[in-house]
Amino acid sequence: MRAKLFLLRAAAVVLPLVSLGSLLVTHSSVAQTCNHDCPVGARDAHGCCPATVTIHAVPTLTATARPPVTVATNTVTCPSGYVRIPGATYMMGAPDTEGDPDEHPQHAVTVATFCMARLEVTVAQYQSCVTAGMCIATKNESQCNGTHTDTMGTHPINCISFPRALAYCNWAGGRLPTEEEWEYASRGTDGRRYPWGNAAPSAQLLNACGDECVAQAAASDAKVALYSGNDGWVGTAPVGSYPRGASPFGLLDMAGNVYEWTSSPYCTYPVHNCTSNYRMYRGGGFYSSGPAAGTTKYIGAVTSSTRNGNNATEESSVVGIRCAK
Ligand SMILES: [Ca+2]
Repeated sequence: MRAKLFLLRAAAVVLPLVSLGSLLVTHSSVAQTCNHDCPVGARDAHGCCPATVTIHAVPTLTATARPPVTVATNTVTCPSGYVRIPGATYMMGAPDTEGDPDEHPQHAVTVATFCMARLEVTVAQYQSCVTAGMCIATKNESQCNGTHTDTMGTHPINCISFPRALAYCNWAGGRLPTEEEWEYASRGTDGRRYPWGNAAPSAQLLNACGDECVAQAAASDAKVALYSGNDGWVGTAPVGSYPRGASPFGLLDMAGNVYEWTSSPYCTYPVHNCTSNYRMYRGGGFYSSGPAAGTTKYIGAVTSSTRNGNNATEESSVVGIRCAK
């Protein structure tokens, strides 16, 4: 947990985080005194926003020895823009010899068939929800893509808090994926390290911190490239720009570009239904870089098992949305 907190503070040097003012989120509810952080249409007769937000329940899971892969036979159909992810049992987390302590122990998880959006939510999609009066515009800061709706419509929305991510997916007819669903959608059942397989990250597979990012980074926050070469984008890239980095199910940007909120609390494996003020986000972002000199610690590793969590109110420029259904 401490290491993850450090990562967010490090990112904040260049990418400042801003809280939502009066919005205070706990593990199960939002405590507030006449909070105005919601669309006008959603406010009550006193001009106050609803007292609670819905946080999806996390299924109870059990850890067992490595299981045979079982594929569910139920018939889930997915709408346009979503990919059907067939239910299965897979090994969640990293082997003991890899990854961070919070990725251990690796354990069996069964996920039911569900639908996952092929792409991250774009600025244009989020703006449609804002126009409809059901989402709130992101903060007006230069590193927030929603500030540039005229030029960045195909880029992922960022600077988005957990409640706002929930609100968007609900408006779009979906929900946020659980952490268990997210990791399975990213790596499937064969134990691969990254969405595309076990090959090391490269400028052709994802948008993280390549040579372009190192050249741009401030001297006070010098970066170490995750890979050599220029991936084309210092900040976010238009969603779906790296088809060679697709997951086993054809999902794009499951590594890099922006992290993606999940509905899950930050629990210690193999527990998944703990109480926590944190919510998990997954996948690494455009700022994910290599280990600093003299260390082996990656800044925001992009493996499919890497875990990150933060307070639900945070609005980081490296965190966005991908909906499930
Ligand atoms: Ca980049």
